[in-house]
Amino acid sequence: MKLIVAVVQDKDAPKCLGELVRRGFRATRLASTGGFLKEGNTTLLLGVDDEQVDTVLEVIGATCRAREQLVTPLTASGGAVDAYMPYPVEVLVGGATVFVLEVVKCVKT
Ligand code: 2BA
Repeated sequence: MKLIVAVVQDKDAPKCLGELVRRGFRATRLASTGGFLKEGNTTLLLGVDDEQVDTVLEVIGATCRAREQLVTPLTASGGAVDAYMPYPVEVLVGGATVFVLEVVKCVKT
């Protein structure tokens, strides 16, 4: 068994989760926050059989897309890098960041 942890954009979460549940997967949706942008995103947890991992990855790939987002770089202290010219830069966010972990045991009581 594997635990799939997928960080997806909020905009993609309903479609992604909907398709996964429609296909019979069990999932948990967590509200999360990205460390870099400090904006909300969604973390999906799915416990699946080994042979289902590829299907889940396909669904995530088909429903989560990359988007460019403007962000103003901040210094470690939280201030703008250059107070006079805080140029926004574009970062490419998503489609999804996915971790696949081995599950030692899954217990339901
Ligand atoms: P954030 O940490 O808010 O990152 C949003 C986007 O900012 C990232 O998109 C990436 O394009 C950029 N970014 C992040 N850290 C950066 C850095 N140190 N320097 C330059 N650009 C940086 P994604 O890579 O698609 O990540 C989207 C979200 O997925 C992240 O939101 C974070 O919540 C999660 N994530 C990504 N990689 C992760 C990892 N290795 N471990 C845990 N969470 C991760």
